[in-house]
Amino acid sequence: MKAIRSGAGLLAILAMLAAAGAAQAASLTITVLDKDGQPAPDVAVLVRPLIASTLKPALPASVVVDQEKMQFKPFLTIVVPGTPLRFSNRDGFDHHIRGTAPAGAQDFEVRIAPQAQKALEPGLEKTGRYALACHLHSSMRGYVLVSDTPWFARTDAQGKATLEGLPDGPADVVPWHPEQFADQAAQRVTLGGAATTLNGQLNFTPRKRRVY
Ligand SMILES: [Cu+2]
Repeated sequence: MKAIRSGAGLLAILAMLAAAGAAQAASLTITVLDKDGQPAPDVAVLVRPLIASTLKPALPASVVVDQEKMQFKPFLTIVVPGTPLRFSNRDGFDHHIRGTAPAGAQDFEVRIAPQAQKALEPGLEKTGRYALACHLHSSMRGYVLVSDTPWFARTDAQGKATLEGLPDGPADVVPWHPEQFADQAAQRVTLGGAATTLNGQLNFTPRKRRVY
């Protein structure tokens, strides 16, 4: 009985490998709530396929982080290692951005005149969380996540994120919030066929921030 089961398991794995080889794309929609059951915006949804795929993620050539009305926009920026990053000051005064790197990487500083842009070159290489602040405006905070997977999205104001073009097959889906104290639970799903719909819940409630 055991042998038959594992035989069927092997067939299933071969079928998934064939699907991955054919580079079929799947989609996932997830709604993430905080611990109090309210929609959680600015959550990174990270998808880690368990089987290598030939599918190429659609990633931007470069990414811009705006400073507007003394806020980082977006609050959370997600990139893969090395993506060129540009800071764009849309305010009428200077910002002096400080980026605090994850352990083992270099912090950075960028001072930007009003209505000017500055590129961070090279892009951030170390995976993990970079915390953004401003020397001139202590209320400013933001984050950059350098993701270890190219399959990611950020939840919107309703706590919802949609990912398209994901590899078919088994994958772990993990929410990540820049101010979390502990890792979030992963959900194992099998992507493919009909669109996958998931619900997620953070193990804490992030502090609210004012949005203009
Ligand atoms: Cu500032």
